[in-house]
Amino acid sequence: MTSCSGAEVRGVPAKFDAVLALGTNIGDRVANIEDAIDRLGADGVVKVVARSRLYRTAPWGVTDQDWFVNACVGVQTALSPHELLRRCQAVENDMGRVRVQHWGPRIIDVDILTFGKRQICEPDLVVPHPLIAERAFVLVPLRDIAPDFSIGGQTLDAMLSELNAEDVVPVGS
Ligand code: PH2
Ligand code: MG
Ligand code: MG
Repeated sequence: MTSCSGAEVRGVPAKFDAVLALGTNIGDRVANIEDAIDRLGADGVVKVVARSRLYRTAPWGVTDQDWFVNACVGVQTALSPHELLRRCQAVENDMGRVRVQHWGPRIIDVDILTFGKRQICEPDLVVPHPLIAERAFVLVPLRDIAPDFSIGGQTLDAMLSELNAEDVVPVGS
């Protein structure tokens, strides 16, 4: 079933048309994130205008897998949400992503977190991403680029106070 909260997003800087989350836990994770960001912006159709720090994060959901590196980026684009989704999937496919296990190991995952104030509830695309509030590995990077972010009236601090954010640490620290 496709669950759609309808929760309103606030506090995303107006210069972002969309916010994306990136994650990887196979191979050289830092290099994978950099590669994905480069590929997203390569032809100028999607312009990455802000990026978070990179974080080492404990696996969430399926916990018996390697740690991830996660990041968030703010982008400008004239693409529609579904066109942007196809771009994200093209980056995943071009980097060799193989879909094996739900929430399992992946060379790169690029998800749309928000797209302006749009609410999209379709089988292939739910925006805002329905699991933002449950995932410290999304909220902590998001705070770097959208510190005033809230969803459904819940601030970043309120959401993070319900989660264990100790396992989300900047790469290199
Ligand atoms: N992605 C998942 C499942 N679990 N855990 C972390 N730490 N980071 C992720 O990007 C991640 C995850 C499915 O998208
Ligand atoms: Mg994901
Ligand atoms: Mg995904």
